[in-house]
Amino acid sequence: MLEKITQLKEELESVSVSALEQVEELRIKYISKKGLLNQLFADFKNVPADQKKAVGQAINELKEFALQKINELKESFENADQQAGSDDLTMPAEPMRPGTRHPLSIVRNEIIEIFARLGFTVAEGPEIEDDWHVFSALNFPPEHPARDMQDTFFIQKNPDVLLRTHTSSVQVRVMEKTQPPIRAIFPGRVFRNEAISARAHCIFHQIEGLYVDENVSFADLKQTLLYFSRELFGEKTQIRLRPSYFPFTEPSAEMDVSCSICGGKGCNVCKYTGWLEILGCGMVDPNVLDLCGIDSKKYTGFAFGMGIERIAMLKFGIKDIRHFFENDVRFLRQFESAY
Ligand code: 2NL
Repeated sequence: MLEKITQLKEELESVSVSALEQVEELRIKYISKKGLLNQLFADFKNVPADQKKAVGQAINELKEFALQKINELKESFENADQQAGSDDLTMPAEPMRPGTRHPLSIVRNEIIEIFARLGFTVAEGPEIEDDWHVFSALNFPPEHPARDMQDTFFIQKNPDVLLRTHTSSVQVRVMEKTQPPIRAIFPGRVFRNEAISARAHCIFHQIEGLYVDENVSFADLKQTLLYFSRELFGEKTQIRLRPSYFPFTEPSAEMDVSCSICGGKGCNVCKYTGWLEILGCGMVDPNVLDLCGIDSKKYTGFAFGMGIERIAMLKFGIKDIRHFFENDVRFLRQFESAY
């Protein structure tokens, strides 16, 4: 019996196969239910008692060896299958698919570049703010509804630690530490305690602008915004200003651009008015200049603010603001060639 086992092992050691089917044949011959190994185990009961130990050990070793050998042969075929064809080193590589710029970044960068051509620099500041920089220095009266918990996110129930609701807080910081001329824009993320819908989100992005110097006039504001609108939406774009109200500007206005989809004729995007509202603006209230350490008798200024999401939605025809925050690559990849 021992001789037979040794013989089987030698046979297995020297076996050579050229196809996966032959490995399967080996498996059936050695380790299937009716295979040689199970026959050996069946014959084992006829082995004389004094040989049982040595024969038992030999059969177990043969079994281990057979299992291992057959697995190795099988794997070598599977790997060869996978490698077939890929060892041609002259084959071109799989193309890389780089990430794409977020649509909000594309629009923000475009706006920054337009204002850079007019000499505006970029300033940034903290998202977590205090009451002074978000409200008080901007002429918000103590009982103004924007200060309410309903609209503003306060942190740790401390009324003096809050998330900024507009980037004007950065303008306050710049005015506090710089004397005019000041000519800058302020992009950033802002937070409002609002119900999320297709049109509103509690986190969104703004760009505000500020120009303070001697003799800055409403005419300067109008011409700056006309130039900006034509650069962003095309040279045929018209603008119109409607009177409005903000605590921090006087006078204040809202600006519409002629609808870039229908050219002003009326369509469902502009709700058949021919106009799209894109920003708010005005002359900086003299109170705000004084509160920020700038002499309102010597200097005047204009300011404006717009939501980046709204402009991106108009530019790209995006119907739901929530797309910007879901980071679904099927959405994001559509802007690959937009910049
Ligand atoms: C809007 C309107 C506006 C400003 C923002 C501003 C900032 C300072 C002083 C005066 Cl520090 N004004 N910013 C002015 C008018 C309008 O934003 O609808 N934004 C989305």
